[in-house]
Amino acid sequence: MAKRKKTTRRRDGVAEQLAPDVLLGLMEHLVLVREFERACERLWADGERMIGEFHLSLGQEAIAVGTCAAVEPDDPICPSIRGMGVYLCRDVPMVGLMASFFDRQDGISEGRWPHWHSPVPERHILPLTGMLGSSVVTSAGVALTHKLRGSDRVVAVMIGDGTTNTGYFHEGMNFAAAQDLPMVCIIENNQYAVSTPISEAARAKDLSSRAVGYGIPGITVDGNDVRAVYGAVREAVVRARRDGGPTLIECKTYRWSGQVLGDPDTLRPQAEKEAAQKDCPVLALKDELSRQGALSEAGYAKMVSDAGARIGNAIDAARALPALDAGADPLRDYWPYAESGEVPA
Ligand SMILES: Cc1ncc(C[n+]2csc(CCOP(=O)(O)OP(=O)(O)O)c2C)c(N)n1
Ligand SMILES: [Mg+2]
Repeated sequence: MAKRKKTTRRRDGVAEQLAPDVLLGLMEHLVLVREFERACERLWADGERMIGEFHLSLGQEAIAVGTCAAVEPDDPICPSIRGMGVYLCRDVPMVGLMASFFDRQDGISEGRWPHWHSPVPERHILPLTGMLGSSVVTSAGVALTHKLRGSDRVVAVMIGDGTTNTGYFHEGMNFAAAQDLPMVCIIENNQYAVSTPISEAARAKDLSSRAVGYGIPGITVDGNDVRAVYGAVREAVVRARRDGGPTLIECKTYRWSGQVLGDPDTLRPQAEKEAAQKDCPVLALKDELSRQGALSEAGYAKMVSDAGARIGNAIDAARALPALDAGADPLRDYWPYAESGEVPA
């Protein structure tokens, strides 16, 4: 990686980002993530064979959309397990996403990773591991690399509320704080880890209060308000880029669907789930834009239908791809073992 001097080309302010045209861009992304995941739900319901578990982010879309808008496109980002919004906001070709679900060639995961863990280097998307919380440690490592190389990049790492109870989270945050690393940790507090409420798994009312223990700034925002998410992440990114160290941001939200696609989700109270759906991040911004006179009903309907058409085309194109020949890949990647006849432990 080439050494890059710190520059002033980065956007510094927050206000200019919230001009109506920027908000319309956020709106388009919110709609895209919502429609994409709804399409996945329909595919699943129709019996389509989709590979792996798919952790939907329905109801939480504003967090990925606000975060992606607040960082620069070449700032490394490590999505959470509900990270499809990051892939979509970073313009990862949709056919590559769908090809992964359908186990076709040209998928982003190439059969090696569950799709929601896949790194996409050309889009600066870091890999997630199956060990939740370890991404805070690996992201701190990436941030350290950038700091030592004098680049001006800031690393964003996104995790769930339950993940803040892991040892990895503590190690990663403490190290990032102690080293003043350019890292922003965004907690998607959807209130549950599978079926365990965070209120039963931690005494802290606001998870951002954990920042105190690391000696860094912490803030809790409404995770269903894309502008609030954007503002908090933007401020943290600006600070980190000026060598101000890491920030912990908690975005409060609620998971609308089950833990994974296909989960009947019988363990959370029905009334609670229904109440949460009244606080919709997509409709919140739509209403705001309509109040500002920046988005009409017809304009919104066109956004939805344009997103649907793009998604439909990607599904068709992915279905037309040849099936993935994953069988050859392990031998290609582990050829030294294959040649020697040794099997890696
Ligand atoms: C270290 C570790 N423990 C347990 C699991 C199993 N697991 C997968 S998802 C999940 C729930 C995580 O909850 P949270 O961090 O709140 O994220 P959410 O699923 O709510 O987005 C668990 C326990 C895991 N992958 N890694
Ligand atoms: Mg959670």
